[in-house]
Amino acid sequence: MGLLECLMPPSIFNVSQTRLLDNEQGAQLEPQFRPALLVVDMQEDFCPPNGSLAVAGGRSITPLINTLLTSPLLVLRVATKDWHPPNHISFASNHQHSSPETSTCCPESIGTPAIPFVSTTTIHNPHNPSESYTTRLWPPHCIAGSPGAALIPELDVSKIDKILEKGTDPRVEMYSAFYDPFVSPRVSDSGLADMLREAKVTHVYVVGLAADYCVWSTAMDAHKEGFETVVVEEATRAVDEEAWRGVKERLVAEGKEGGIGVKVVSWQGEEVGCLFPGGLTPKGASVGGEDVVEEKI
Ligand code: VGL
Ligand code: ZN
Repeated sequence: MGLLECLMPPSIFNVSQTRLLDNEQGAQLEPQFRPALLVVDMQEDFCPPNGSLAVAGGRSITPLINTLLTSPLLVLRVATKDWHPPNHISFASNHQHSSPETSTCCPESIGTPAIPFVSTTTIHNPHNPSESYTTRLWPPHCIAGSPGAALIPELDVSKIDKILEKGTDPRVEMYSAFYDPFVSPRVSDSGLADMLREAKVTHVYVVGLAADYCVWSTAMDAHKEGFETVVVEEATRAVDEEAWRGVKERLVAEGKEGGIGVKVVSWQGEEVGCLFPGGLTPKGASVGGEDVVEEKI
């Protein structure tokens, strides 16, 4: 696949005229393909064998991510780290069943700690209590500076241009690498959107952990910010495979109605091919690891 096919309609990307043409001055009509790779939360706590919130097969996606990082066309390679204070609102250990905010099943559980993965809590915007949403509670994970918050050593950080920390405000959950889900007003912003725009990025590829939480939220926000957005399926793993399948199905339905949306693609597909104009060698494309991958590709 030539670079031109990555850019020109009928393109695999449906690149819009405005973004296709660099016509700020109204002069130069040049196609743009300036991809960035976002490597989300490849941290010990999200990986087997010891992670407190280990995602099955989480470590096994690293060879493929390292391969993607070698693309000569990437203009920016960003890694994110979930980076929570010990009193973070998403930790079940910071909530009790007696809290009216914490949803629970049984009266006898009142006063006992909330249950990771099971209990939920309602989070209010600290600047506007009328804005709220309900979210799942987790085991303590990625506590800033702890071994569990470290990027896994298998990840080739020498290729990363910028490491962003997110989820640092104890009062809000922040799955997305861009900002928290509150809008009136927004509570925290990592500066990622500005960073991508400054680098004149046009396409955003998202990989890492976990598919159904931080990867997905990050991809949705990248799309919302106006970037052509792709999730590389084999370079992510979900906390809940079933939920991830549901998310993908909804996306297909959206596509049928003509929405563009976030694409979920295979590493063998054209979109990843666009990152490797010289070809992606079988060795370079190795995705071997602990488990899973063999049957997936
Ligand atoms: C994540 C749950 C809690 C993620 C972060 O990186 O997907 N999931 N915090
Ligand atoms: Zn977290």
